[in-house]
Amino acid sequence: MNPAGWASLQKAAEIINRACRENRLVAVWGHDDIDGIASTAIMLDALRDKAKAIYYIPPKSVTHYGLDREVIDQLLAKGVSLLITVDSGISSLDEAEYAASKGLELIITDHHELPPRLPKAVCLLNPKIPEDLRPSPDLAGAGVALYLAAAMDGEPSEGWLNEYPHRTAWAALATITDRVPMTGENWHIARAGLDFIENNQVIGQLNDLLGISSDQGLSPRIISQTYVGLLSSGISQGFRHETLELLQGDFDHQRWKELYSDEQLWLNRMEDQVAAKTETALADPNPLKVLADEQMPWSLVGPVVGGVRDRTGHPAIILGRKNGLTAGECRGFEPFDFVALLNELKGFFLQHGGHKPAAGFTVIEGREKELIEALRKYGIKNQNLILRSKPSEKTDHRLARLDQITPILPEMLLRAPYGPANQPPVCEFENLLLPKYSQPGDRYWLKYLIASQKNEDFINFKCSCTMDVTHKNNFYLDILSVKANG
Ligand SMILES: [Mn+2]
Repeated sequence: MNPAGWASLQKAAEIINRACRENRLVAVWGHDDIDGIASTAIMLDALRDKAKAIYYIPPKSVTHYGLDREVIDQLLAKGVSLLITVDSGISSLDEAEYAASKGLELIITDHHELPPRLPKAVCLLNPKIPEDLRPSPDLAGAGVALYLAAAMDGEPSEGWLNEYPHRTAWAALATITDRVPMTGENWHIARAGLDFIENNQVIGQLNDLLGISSDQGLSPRIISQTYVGLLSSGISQGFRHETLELLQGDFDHQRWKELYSDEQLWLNRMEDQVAAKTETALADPNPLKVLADEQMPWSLVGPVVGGVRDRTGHPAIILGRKNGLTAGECRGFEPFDFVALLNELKGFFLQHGGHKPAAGFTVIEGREKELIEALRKYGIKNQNLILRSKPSEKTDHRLARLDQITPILPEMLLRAPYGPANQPPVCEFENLLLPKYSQPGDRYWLKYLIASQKNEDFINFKCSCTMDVTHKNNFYLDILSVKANG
């Protein structure tokens, strides 16, 4: 956990601290998703009392990921002499060269998959670059920023994650949102951060709006279904500065309330779209589900393709229109690897990037039809790998009745918080008393179920469920399947 052993981290911290001492203007280059904005908040916080700092977060309408020459020129005109990217930049080879040619010092911090050739920068900080004593390669962008912020303070103490609770809270939120493996350093960041998120006045203020009671406590699952939806829909509607301000403490209640009601409408639209696209995908025998919809609002494409992936159990791609160009979002299950797919078909793309299970691209104009053909061929060629790539469906505990759950709970607490690569237990009950109209997707508070077992309105089900636990030790059952007994 100690940041001290990661050589590139120490180098980046030294360069930043020197620029601060020399009183130079520093700019942070973010990315417009929750991870990118949390990373920006962390870097700005680390620079706060040390340097004059400004930031730039590219709007979604910018047609490519990473750095951009025109904006580099604007930053230079403002007098910026050190640029630090967060959660982005690892694929910006030409732009990095351009920055160097203009005398702009560039530190790239990112966590995305490494491109075949790395950009030239005074320092490259990406945990996927093999390096002695670096932390987990699976850190989120904000995890990288959190390490860098700590290193700027010199040798960190043992309990450095607790030193700046707001930074750890932001990094935890991003770690959960980016769906990176909930293991190693990510697990520690999330575990410490869950406490801090709730105590963070700012994020805590959203609880009223989202209907989260303060004694309930938080889990990654609860966060994903509440904060993440609201903040993501805010960002996708262009509220990236407002989201950063919200994290920093400037909460405009009215604005977020309006966004929240918009989001509810948006969720309904998304549901309809997921249902329609799932139907189309299931009718197509190709194991790689390739869907095109020029009419779909770009902000819906990512969430809808995720829904199609979950409902069909197949990797899926939706091509839509983004700022006058055809662009696509991809979601799958490992070991199927979208980064490999995009690299193999890179001749079709203006830009592409992302992770094995989640990636995106923009298409060279006029090559859309050919690309769709190539994707379909890729699906058939990789059929065996695709069919092996599924979420696991194993049952961890087979139980006769609810009271048999007690011995499982202490270990559940130890392993929480849960997330990718650290899944919560799946339990199958022979006999479980539940409210009559229970269905998949329902969530029950364990204490409530225990107290209600004699309730006359409850009936006996054979039931499979996954479990969840909050940082305040509240347990939940999330119903996967139910079948009434007898
Ligand atoms: Mn990220």
